[in-house]
Amino acid sequence: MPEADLAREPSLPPSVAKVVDAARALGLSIAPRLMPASTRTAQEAAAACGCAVAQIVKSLVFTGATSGRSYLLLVSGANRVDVKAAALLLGEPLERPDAERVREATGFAIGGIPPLGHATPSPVWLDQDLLAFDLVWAAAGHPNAVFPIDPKLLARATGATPAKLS
Ligand code: 5CA
Repeated sequence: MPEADLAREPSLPPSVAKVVDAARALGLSIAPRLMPASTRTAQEAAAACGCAVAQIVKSLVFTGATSGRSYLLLVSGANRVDVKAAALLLGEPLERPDAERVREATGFAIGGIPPLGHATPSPVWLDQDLLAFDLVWAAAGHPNAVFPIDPKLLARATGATPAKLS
């Protein structure tokens, strides 16, 4: 079987297959798991994965209030973004886009936003607290799908800048 077919199960929903393909294009081989229960929130994802909430990667889109551009913050499930501190880091005030705008920018629906493979790539920051773990879990393009990854590999592949975000 060709390598491409081994890495992607035929039963994966199309939005999850899109994440697998995007990861491969960045040099990452990921293995999404379709969970029987919702992984829509960090708490639900942690329960489904049997890991700490802090090991869940929230992929949060923010909009620059001045430039209108999107930013992607990869944040530990245990943390709330300090929006004022993040604004200093990113160089402009930040707003939260509505669900429709998030869908436009990423190509995915809230609850399943992956950390990579977005319709329009945005500058990426990664919560330094995630780097304390050997393995973290991120959404894989679907509200029931997650994948495990070494946070250092995630940072490298996405070009994320590690930072204190909370
Ligand atoms: N699958 C899980 C764990 S990986 C997940 O996607 N979690 S999340 O935190 O990255 O995505 C949910 C986030 O979407 C919430 O933290 C919240 O900030 C944001 N959100 C929820 N509803 C809306 C909405 N209507 N508009 C904009 N953002 C929203």
